[in-house]
Amino acid sequence: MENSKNTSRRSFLTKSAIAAAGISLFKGFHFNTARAEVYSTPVFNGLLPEGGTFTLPALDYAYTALEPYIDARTMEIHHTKHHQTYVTKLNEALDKAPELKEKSLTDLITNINALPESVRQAVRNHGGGHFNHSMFWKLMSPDAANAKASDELAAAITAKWTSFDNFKAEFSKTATGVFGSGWAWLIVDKERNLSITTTPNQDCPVMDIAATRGRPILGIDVWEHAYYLKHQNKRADYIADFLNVIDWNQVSKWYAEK
Ligand code: MN3
Repeated sequence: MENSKNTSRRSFLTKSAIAAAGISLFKGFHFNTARAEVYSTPVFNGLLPEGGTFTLPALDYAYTALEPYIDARTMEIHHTKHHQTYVTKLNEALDKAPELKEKSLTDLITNINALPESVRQAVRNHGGGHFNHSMFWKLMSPDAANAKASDELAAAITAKWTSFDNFKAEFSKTATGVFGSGWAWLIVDKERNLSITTTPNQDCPVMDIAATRGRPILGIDVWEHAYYLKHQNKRADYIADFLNVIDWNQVSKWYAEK
């Protein structure tokens, strides 16, 4: 008697779950906004579509400004061609899913699994590309030599890697070892732990599909388009040059966000 009651209750619950799933499927997707907020930062919240269209953000410095470490030609092509293409293709994808058009970039890419399958891969590739590059331009600066990590960030890095130099060595080694195209990152998780991680292609640690999730505060693009004109096949040389243009003031600001 008791058993059959339980069974019928279970059956009711199962049917309710199916019904709920049906409603959710009917709506197509639902967004986990609580999770998106955790990974939001002011710079990324600024990446809102205007009238449903994302635009290429301007750089805060000239293409020549990061010479001799990152050459002007690479900067110009990287920004006006590569990044622009991610923006254009993201907009093209969203044209096919108008219901997504008012979503912020953070909302879109922290909920890849919730996207309609017809646009999921395109938003992953091009939304990720737009997000990653928008961050990349911000974390480099011609004034890098005068920038320094906050006491709080320096202490966290030293606690984890014993010294700043060790951190740089570990980050460089990880970036050098990325197979093919991708990114190496310094991320902070919800418990404020730092770690170095990588993502393939244009995936980003904020994505729900990332193997290791967290909020990136530093990242390096190791696609060949980021360095081939100047450094050719010598990725390690590019990474060594990149270390000279990191804006640790900006990285510290991102780290300070809770
Ligand atoms: Mn790139």
